Amino acid sequence: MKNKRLEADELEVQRQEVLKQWSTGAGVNLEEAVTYHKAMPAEKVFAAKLAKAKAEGATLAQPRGGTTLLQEQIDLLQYLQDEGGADFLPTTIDSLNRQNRYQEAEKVIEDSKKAGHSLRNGFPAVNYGVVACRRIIESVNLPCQVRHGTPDARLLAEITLAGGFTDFEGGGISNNIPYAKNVSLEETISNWQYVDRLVGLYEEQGVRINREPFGPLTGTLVPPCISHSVGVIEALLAAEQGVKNISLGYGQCGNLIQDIAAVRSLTELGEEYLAKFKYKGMMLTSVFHQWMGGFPQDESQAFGVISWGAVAAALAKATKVIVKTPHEALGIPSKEGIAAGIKATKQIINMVRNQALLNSEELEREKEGIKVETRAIVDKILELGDGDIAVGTVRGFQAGILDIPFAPSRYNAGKILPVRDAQGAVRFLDHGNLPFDKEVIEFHQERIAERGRIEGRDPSFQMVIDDIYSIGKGRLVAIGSV
Ligand code: 8ZB
Repeated sequence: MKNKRLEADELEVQRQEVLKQWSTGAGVNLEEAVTYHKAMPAEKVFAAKLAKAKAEGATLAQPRGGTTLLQEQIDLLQYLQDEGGADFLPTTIDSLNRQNRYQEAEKVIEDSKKAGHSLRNGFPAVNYGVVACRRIIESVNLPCQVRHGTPDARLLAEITLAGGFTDFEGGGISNNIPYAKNVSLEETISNWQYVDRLVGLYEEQGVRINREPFGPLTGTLVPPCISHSVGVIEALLAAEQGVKNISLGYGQCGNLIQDIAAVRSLTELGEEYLAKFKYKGMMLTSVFHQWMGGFPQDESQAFGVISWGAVAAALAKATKVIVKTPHEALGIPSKEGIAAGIKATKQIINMVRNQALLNSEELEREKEGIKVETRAIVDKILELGDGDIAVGTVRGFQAGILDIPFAPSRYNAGKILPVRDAQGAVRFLDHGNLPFDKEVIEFHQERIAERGRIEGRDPSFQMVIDDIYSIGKGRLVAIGSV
C-alpha cells in the first residue's frame, strides 16, 4: 500500500468484486450516474453551496438523522428542511450497513415494515439501492450528505453517489481508529483510496462530490493537533486519488479561544500541505462539530451547550456546523428535537455573524501552537514513510507518533492523555510518543500545573475522568471530583 493514485485496471478489478457484495450493486452505472448528477440543480450540490458560504464567510447548519424506513427518512428530511431550516441535509447510515452486514439489515427493514415504523437508528442505504436513494434526493431541495463511520464503505459509496448524494463523510483513519478494534490501517486506507478514487472519477467527468473526514474522532478531549493531523493526512490521501473538494472537521473542545484557533488553523494547515505536494484546484472548507461528549439531561442546559457550540462555530467562521439536539443525553432524537437544535444554532449564527472577529494575542498564540504541533506530527510521519504519507501513517501509528486518545483500535498506541487546563483548553497531561520539542511539552505542563494549583490537587488520571463527565454535570472544567 502506497499513497499512489489507483490505476484504472486495479480499480476495475476491485469494483467488480465490490458491486457483487450485495444485489443492489448491480444497479450502479457510473456513466448514467454522471448524467444524473449533471442534471441536478446547483442548489443541491454540496460543494457549490459550500463554496458560496466560504466566499461569504457564512456558517451553514447541518443536522444528523437516519431511519430504517425510506418514507420515514423522506419525511424526516423534509421536516428538517421546511420546519428546521437546515442548510444541508444528512442521511446517517445504520450500524449494520456500517459493518457490511447487509443480510441482517434486510431483516430489520422487513421487521420495520411489519411493525409500521423504523426499528433501528440509521438508513440502510446499501439495502435500498440507487433508485431509493434518488427518491430521497428528489424529495428535498438541499444538498444531501452520507454520514457514517464505516471502515469499508466502498459499496456504500458506489450506491449513494450513484444515488445522487453529493457529499460523503469518512476516511481511512477517522473511520477506523475511533470505530474499530481489529481492522488494520493498511486495510482501511486502501478501502478509502477506492472511495476517493471513485469520487475522483466523478470529478474528472465534471461532477463535484465533497469529501469530509470525520473530525471529532473520539470526542471532546481530543487535542486539536491530533484531529488536525488526521485531517491533513486524509486530505493528502484524498487529493492523490483526484478528490478536489474537502471539508476538514473539528470537534468542539469547549474553550472558545482554542476552538476558534483550531478552526482557523485547520484549513490553513490543509492548504499548506496540499500546496507542498502541488495538488491543484482544491477547495477546502471547515466543519465544526457541536459538543461530541456527554450532555446534560435537562433540555434547557442542553440548549446552553448547543448554543455555546454555535457561538464558537460562528466566531471561528466555520463553513459548516453539525448540530446537536436537546435529546442528546436521552436517546434517539425526534424530528422536532433535531429541528430545535438547528433553530437554536441558526439564531445564534445570525446574531453573531456580523460581529467583529475576535482577535487577540492569546488567539494567535493558540493558533500558532496548534500549527507547530500539527507540523511536528505530520512531518515526522512523512519522514517515517520516506515521503509517502500512507506508509508513514501506518508506521506512525505503530510508533505512537500519531496517537488518538481513548480509541478502541489495537492499531493505536493509546499512550497520550489529554486534560483541561484552568480555562478549559485541552492540553497534554501525557504526550506519549508525540514528536514534540521541549518548549511544546513545557507549555502544556505549565498550563496543567496552573489548574492543579487552583484546584489544590495534583493533575492525575482522576482529573481526566472528571473532565469527561463534567459538561454533563453542568460545567466545562471539573473543579475537584464531580
Ligand atoms: C458520530 C455521531 C454520533 C452522534 C447523533 C448523536 C450522536 C445519533 C441520531 C443522531 C440525529 C439521530 N445521533 N442518532 N442525531 N438523529 N437519529 O450522532 O448526537 O452522539
